[in-house]
Order: sequence, then structure tokens, then C-alpha cells
Amino acid sequence: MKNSDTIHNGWFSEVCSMWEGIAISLKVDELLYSKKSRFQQIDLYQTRSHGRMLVLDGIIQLTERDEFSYQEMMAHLPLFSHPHPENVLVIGGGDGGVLREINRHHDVCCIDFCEIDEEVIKVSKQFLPTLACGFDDPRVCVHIQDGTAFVREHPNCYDVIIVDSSDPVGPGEALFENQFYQDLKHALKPGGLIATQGESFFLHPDWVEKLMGITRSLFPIHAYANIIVPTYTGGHIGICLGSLGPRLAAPARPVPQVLQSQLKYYSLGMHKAAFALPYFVEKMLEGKGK
Ligand code: SPM
Repeated sequence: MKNSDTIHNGWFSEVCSMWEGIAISLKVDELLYSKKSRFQQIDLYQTRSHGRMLVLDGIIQLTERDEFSYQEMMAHLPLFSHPHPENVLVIGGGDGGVLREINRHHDVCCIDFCEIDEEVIKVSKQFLPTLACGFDDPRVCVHIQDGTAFVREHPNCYDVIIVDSSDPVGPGEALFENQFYQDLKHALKPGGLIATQGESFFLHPDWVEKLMGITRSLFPIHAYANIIVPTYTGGHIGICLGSLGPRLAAPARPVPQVLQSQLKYYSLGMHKAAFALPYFVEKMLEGKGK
């Protein structure tokens, strides 16, 4: 998708075949970076109202104004569900936002960070310093590699695995397949858990059903959590969670006040509330989650 396809009269519109007929638009003041990497088109805009915005293959990944809700929930919901997470793997999320949140956990001693596209990390370090601020933490080991291969090569290694993928079009496609979820399960230590980008039940119920069906078939404990993200088309996104032991519905341990005071979205209340789903979604996922 070319930029010229998505910019009209200074407005960027996200146009995607996965959610045909609906688009979110943001007024943009400047295109700060635009380049095709080996894997995808990377664009970085200065928007009028939402700070800087990272766009991959025409799809909004984050804006500075509301990125915190996604990054905090993707990190803290799985990490606080685990009683003692020491070894963590992140796949994707080259902007560094989820990593920034994981780094706030002092119990975590080792974070493998696997991103297929090094350019996303470089661009984020240059243009999104408040997100890409955690790569130099001594606990972090960055692997520029295909996440599917990395997971296969690391059985029985992690307490928590977080998959911060783009949508299942482009380089993220294989991260939405059954085989990948099986490999994620094998990469967990006993009692471990996974959290993967779970799409929107309004825009793609078929994907949510598929992902929760896979998660349910592999994990004795499974659930779908909802996050409000105003600048994702549809206004929200979900997390698919699969656990080999820990409950997911509430934190396994208290959220330290020092950490809580650094956050804007995640809290004990938001952890629990994220699993309250509209009735039609409960019905849709009956036998497939929760
Ligand atoms: N760390 C931020 C990376 C964001 N990864 C998820 C991006 C998903 C974008 N599409 C959302 C579509 C919602 N309908």
C-alpha cells in the first residue's frame, strides 16, 4: 500500500481489506519517515492531535497519545497473572512499547526480544524515544529473527510469552496459525502462560473465534481480554491468553504501588474488567474461551 493511497487533503486514512468499508482517519501535519524495509512499508507521521504515529503497511500500530492502553495491558495483564515471572519472551513489538512496560517488573530477570524487522526498532529509537527506551536494559537480549523459528528453537524456556504482532496480513501472518501456538506452548516452562494480539470481536469475529479455538484446544486455562485503543479501527483490540497453570481472571499477586503509580491504564480493576465481554461475544466464544 502506497502513502498516496491513504492520504487525502492532509488526512491519513487506514484502509485495509481485513476491515473493508470502515476506516479511521487522523489529520497529519508531516511525514517524518517513509521507507520500505525488507518486510514492510514503514511510515512515521506527526499527527495534528495524537502526537507521532507509527504505520506499518498502511496500518496504524500506535499513536503517542493512546499507545499506553495497549502496551500496558499486553505486558502487565500476563505478567501479573503469573506468580513469579522470571524469563519472558516478546515476539514482535519492535516499537519497544511492550518492552518498556515489562522492564518495570523487577522480578523479571531475562527478556528475550525477537523482532523480524530491525528497521522498526531503528525507526522507533529515532522517532519514538518514549517507547523505544528499554532496549539497553541489561536484562534484554534482542534477536533479529523470525519469531516462528525462534520459538521452535527454545522449548521449555519461558514463564511468559507475549506476542505483539501486527495483523494477519504481511509479516505477521504465520503468528496467527495453529502450529505457532503449539510451538508457543512448548516454549513455556511448566505453569507458564502466553498472551497474543487477539484482534477485534466487532471487526473480525472470525479471527477471534479461530484464535480462541486454538488457544482452548492447547491450554487448560484460556480467556479473551478487551482493551480500548481509540486509534485502532473499531476502537478496541483483544488479547488471547492461554495458561498452563495460573488463573487469568485476577492478578496472582498485588500490584506494587510504585509500579502502579507509573501506569495510566492497567490496574487491579482493569485486569478483572478486561474479561467482561459483551453477551454476543460470550456466546460466540462459548466453549472457546473464558
Ligand atoms: N506495540 C504496538 C504494536 C501494535 N501491535 C498491534 C497492532 C494491531 C493493529 N491493527 C489493529 C486492528 C484493529 N481492528
